[in-house]
Amino acid sequence: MAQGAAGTFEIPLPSDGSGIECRTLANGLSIVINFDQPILGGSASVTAGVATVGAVSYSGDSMIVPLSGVGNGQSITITCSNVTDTAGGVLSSSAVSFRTLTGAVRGNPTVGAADILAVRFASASGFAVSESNFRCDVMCDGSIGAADILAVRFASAAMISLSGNPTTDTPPTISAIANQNAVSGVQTAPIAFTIGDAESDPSTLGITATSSDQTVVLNTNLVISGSGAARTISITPVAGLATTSTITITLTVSDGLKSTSTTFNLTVSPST
Ligand SMILES: [Ca+2]
Ligand SMILES: [Ca+2]
Repeated sequence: MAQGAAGTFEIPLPSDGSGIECRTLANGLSIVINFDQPILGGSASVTAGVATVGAVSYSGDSMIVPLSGVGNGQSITITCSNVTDTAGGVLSSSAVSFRTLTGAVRGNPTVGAADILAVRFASASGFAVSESNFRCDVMCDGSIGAADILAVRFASAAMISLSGNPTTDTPPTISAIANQNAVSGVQTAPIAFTIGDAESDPSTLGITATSSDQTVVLNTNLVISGSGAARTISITPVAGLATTSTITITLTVSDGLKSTSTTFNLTVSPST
């Protein structure tokens, strides 16, 4: 789903159907179904729940199914049939199920005080909309603010519940990073680390980095690069430091529902 200038973010849909679309349904939504090979064609239909299928498109291994008129508080099943691969074969039909509950930013089958608190917290943090917090931009305008808090309050008051359990989710993983050395004013070489998640593609995980001492390293000088599971952090300490000091860098990886952190020490020496 597009979220203004912040970009497009997708909610993972676990195969047990426990995924919950928590953002506004007013503009419809698109389901991206990934196959294990490139596909050329096929059809999709709604076989449970309230939604209308638009014009299906194909991109590489993916089939994109736009939905409009999507009901809130539903369990929806999309069944794909007559899917053809590039060799001309027809794949067996497959189904994808998910649920809709506007405001359920924590993946629970009811909307309540904890969801309101989560959006308030995300709004107050001042972070841009990212893979870590995109669910809290309930109105999908690219920022987290009063309109999103209001939408979740409204949803909470409506007391709509889904049947079933919370979204199946385990915390993402991040590899340990050894303690590092750096020189005042000089960017480190990229320091490699690995991320992963049982339910989500690693490319959809959000990473934030913070420094324990902004007088030694500013958070804005912690630069994350890389893609997929293989990421790096490059660190530029403040220039002109007169003494050696050791600070802590915290890296947090988030799948949008749960997060995992790792820390390492950075010893910064004056430049000589
Ligand atoms: Ca918003
Ligand atoms: Ca996960």
